[in-house]
Amino acid sequence: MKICCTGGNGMIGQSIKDIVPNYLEHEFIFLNRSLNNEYSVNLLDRSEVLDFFSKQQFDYIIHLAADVGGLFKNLNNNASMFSNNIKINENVLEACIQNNINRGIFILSSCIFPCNPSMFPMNESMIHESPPHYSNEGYAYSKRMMHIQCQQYNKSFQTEFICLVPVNLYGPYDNFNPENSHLLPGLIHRFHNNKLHNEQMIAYGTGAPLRQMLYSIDFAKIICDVLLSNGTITNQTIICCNDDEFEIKEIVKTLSNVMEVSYDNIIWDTNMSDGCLKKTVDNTLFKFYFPNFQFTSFYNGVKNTYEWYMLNQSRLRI
Ligand code: GFB
Repeated sequence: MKICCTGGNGMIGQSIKDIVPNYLEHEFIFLNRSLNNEYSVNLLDRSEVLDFFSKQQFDYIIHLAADVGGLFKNLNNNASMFSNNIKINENVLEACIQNNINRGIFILSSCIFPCNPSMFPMNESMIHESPPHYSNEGYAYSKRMMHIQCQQYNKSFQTEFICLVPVNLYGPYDNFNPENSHLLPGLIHRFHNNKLHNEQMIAYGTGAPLRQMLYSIDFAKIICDVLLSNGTITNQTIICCNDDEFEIKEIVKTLSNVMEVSYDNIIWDTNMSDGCLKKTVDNTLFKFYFPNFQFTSFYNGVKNTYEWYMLNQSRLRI
């Protein structure tokens, strides 16, 4: 099959590139705006997207591209993140319908769920139950609209648009810019530079919020296995995570062990937002389809990420 992967330069896109040798019977085409070639499509430009897809004859799509970031990018950019992601998702979905791309993977996130749900853990049926956390409502509502659009196309056009819901992703190839990244890559880059210059290490918030974490390479495998499953998974929405949940403090402590810095010397800046305190989601459906999936342990995932960061200083996305 000929498979289009949008967001080819992002963390999950690059992770899929790493595991493509396991799926050699398929042709993967990675769209990447940072290159200057035929695949550097501006997904915000509707006519450019429709023109590109009309010339490609893709069979499947893995739609990863998004305007995305951590808590502090979302807090400061809710309007543009809503607008950009609505445009990107609408253009890509329209291109799929116009070009008979009838099976694909579309990525949601655990942060789009309600911030005050009727129960925990939250399952796939609760996505639209009530408003998301205010800190990222722009991103969250754009993803919720994509979810609705996938479900409507599945009903109206018998497409197989599958929505996967990762929890907080981390791993090699992440965005390490401390200003707009997620927790782990932002801290890795900041602590690394603090260590170099013998500076005080600071983490944000109280450290009390809870997070579930998913290693990028694990999610890349899940995406490919779901897409290429033999028709058993057709139009479902599936939360993808293991059974672990950590306080932010525990995450930072694991990172301090891996980076060999003293956790006790880290100062917590409680003037900075904690964001959503808890967004625990339920992996029962995932376990039904993948009862034997082997997740990377959190310690090993953090260790792999830091080692990758140290080996790839010259090509970091900062
Ligand atoms: O990964 P993160 O930025 O996003 O984590 P969310 C934020 C949590 O980590 C907050 C604490 O509790 C922060 O107070 N934290 C501590 C830090 N130090 C830092 C730091 O240096 N940088 C950052 N970024 N946080 C995201 C959504 O929420 O979840 C996204 O905003 C995305 O849209 C993602 O979907 C899954 O987990 O809070």
